[in-house]
Amino acid sequence: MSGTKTLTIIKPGAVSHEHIGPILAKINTAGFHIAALKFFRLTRSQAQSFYSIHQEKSFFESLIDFMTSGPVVVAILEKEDAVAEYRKLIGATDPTKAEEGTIRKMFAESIERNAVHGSDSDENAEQECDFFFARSERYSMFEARLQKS
Ligand code: 3AN
Repeated sequence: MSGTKTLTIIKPGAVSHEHIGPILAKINTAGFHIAALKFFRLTRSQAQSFYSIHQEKSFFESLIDFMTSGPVVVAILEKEDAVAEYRKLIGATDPTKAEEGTIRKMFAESIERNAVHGSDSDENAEQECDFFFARSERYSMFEARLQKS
């Protein structure tokens, strides 16, 4: 069965343009539960390790500059099939290719300043959630339901 959580980062461009509220509203409206949420300031070495898969790419240094240029908002989102469902909601990496109504179509400024990150696999989602949040900082709907039943 596919996983029930994913990690999102609302990137510095969207934070500085006051898009946090509208993006979180879209996330809720699409049926995601926000299981953890906070502001975070990535250090250069944290950003480099987060995007290490892109370290040979021409845009790597610029991406690290951007991701460390201001605070981000990180959140754990829960839903059945969370990784795929959230990637559908955010749209393509390049906002010019993103579908109407997707978060990137609405809020991205460019392929680099593309408003939000979404985990790309269940395994990465687990690692990314553990990187940003302690267990005591989470309120999981799925775990709460299990405890009630
Ligand atoms: P996604 O965020 O959709 O999973 P990735 O993992 O391919 O996409 O890229 C990670 C981040 O790197 C993107 N969110 C974007 O900010 C940046 N990026 C990807 N491709 C480019 C590119 N061609 N030029 C500039 N920045 C890029």
